[in-house]
Amino acid sequence: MCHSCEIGNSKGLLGNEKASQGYDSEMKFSTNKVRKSNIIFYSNIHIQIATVFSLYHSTLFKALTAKPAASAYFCRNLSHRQMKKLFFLAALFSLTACKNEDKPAGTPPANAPKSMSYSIVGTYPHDTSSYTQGLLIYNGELYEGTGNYGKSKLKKVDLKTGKSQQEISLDPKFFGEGVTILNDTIYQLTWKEKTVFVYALKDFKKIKEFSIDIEGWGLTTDGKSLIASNGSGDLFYYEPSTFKLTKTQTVTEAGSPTFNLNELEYIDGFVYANQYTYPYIFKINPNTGEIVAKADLTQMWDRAKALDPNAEVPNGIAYDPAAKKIYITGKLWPELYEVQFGQ
Ligand SMILES: [Ca+2]
Repeated sequence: MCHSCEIGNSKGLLGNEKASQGYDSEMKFSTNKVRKSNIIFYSNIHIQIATVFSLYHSTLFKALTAKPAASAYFCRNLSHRQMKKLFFLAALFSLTACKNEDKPAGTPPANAPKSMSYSIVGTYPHDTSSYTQGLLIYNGELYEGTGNYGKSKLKKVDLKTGKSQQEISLDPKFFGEGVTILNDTIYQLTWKEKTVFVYALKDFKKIKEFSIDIEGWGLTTDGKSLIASNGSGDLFYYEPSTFKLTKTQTVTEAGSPTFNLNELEYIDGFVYANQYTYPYIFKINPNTGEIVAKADLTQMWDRAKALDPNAEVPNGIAYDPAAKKIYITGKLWPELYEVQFGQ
């Protein structure tokens, strides 16, 4: 989705939204930092106590075995029961300290997403006036939905030139969002208007409209359902002919709900999602909602910004299942890239 452009207050809105999201994220990070520093602190205390007990235990043992006089001293001053307690405590603390050494603080959780590498294998021009909100390939052709009030479009784009081959403009009161195509039918979300437009593939003629309960952000299909995002960490599944909500799936990263899910693409059994204002693409297992891998597009974004400083966030993932090719771009980017993800 996109939001930069509420009429009359575009920059301010985006700035505040980003600032607010950044603040939340920083809060999260700083809370995690505090938790981690507490873990480190208590781990260190634990180890120190264990070390003292171990040393005491070792010294006591040496004294008992090497110095009969000392042995006599301890035997006089400590009962057998007290000695057993002392040995037990020393052993217990030694064991728990070893456990902490096996799992040092700061180790990522076992269910953290894998880092997903990528390489750019093709570069194509992209219209810098396209505020990309939806991107997909259907029957080998590239389609794009763009946003902003008064500038929202649905376009069929020539991949090699970046030029529009066929397009319609939305009514200026609608802010275009995610787009997908299923059975030669095009579906386009709108942002706060919560209206879904349905068009015939052939001539982009509007067939019908649906109203939905969520803001429209990203849209894709698994071949049966339409899958939408609304800027939260949830995915919403709709039945295409009625747009009835059939399932809501919470997406999690290392066990915690994620946020800002934006443009979507269904690729070989996984849902890929841009994260709004961040350089990340998530690879999501749609059955569990778990983010299994995560790509960092910082370098690609930097390249786009170096070519055009107006290039905004990465947003737009398209998959050609016949050619097995993946394309990525961003809002107002000068280029669109064919990429290969590694793992
Ligand atoms: Ca897409």
